[in-house]
Amino acid sequence: MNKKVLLIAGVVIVALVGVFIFLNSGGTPAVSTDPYAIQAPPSPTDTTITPIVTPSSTPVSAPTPKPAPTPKPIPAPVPTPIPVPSASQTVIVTYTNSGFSPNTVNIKKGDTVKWVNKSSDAIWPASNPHPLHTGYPEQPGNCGTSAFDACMEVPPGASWSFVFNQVGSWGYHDHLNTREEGTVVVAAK
Ligand SMILES: [Cu+2]
Repeated sequence: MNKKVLLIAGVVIVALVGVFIFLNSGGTPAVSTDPYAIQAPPSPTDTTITPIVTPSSTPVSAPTPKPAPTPKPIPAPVPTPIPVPSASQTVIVTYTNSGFSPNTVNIKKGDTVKWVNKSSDAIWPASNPHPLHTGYPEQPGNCGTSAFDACMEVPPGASWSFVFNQVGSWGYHDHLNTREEGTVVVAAK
């Protein structure tokens, strides 16, 4: 019985040794532990190069600063021109032995005509028509006619003035010498 066991053990040992030898003799390539052994370069398919995706560096442009809005210039209030009535004027009409000069005068409403007698005779300026003197609209005047009537003799060297407030063309004459006539044209302001 002991011999049998020993025999089996010996067979097993021999088998193990055989397997060992077989393995060491090239059955399966042993992994070399030699540090100087040339290692086969890794197959290029082994390494999968994952490209490093760098984030596209789109240059983020700094936001351009918005220009500060220029304040709208506030226009200075334009003062509404108040129509100032122009000062009334006085126009001189001289009367000589040749008559009224200038024969026609152009004035504005509110202006004054001053007849200056530079003749040797008295004069009497009055609105047409002679002898009523009612042509000028302002009535009645000082002597029952229109206001445009001297209503008296104006001696040499003297004068008579009248303010025209009626727009229009007003003919007049020398009531004492009806051949001498003139016209006053009154325009609106
Ligand atoms: Cu008259």
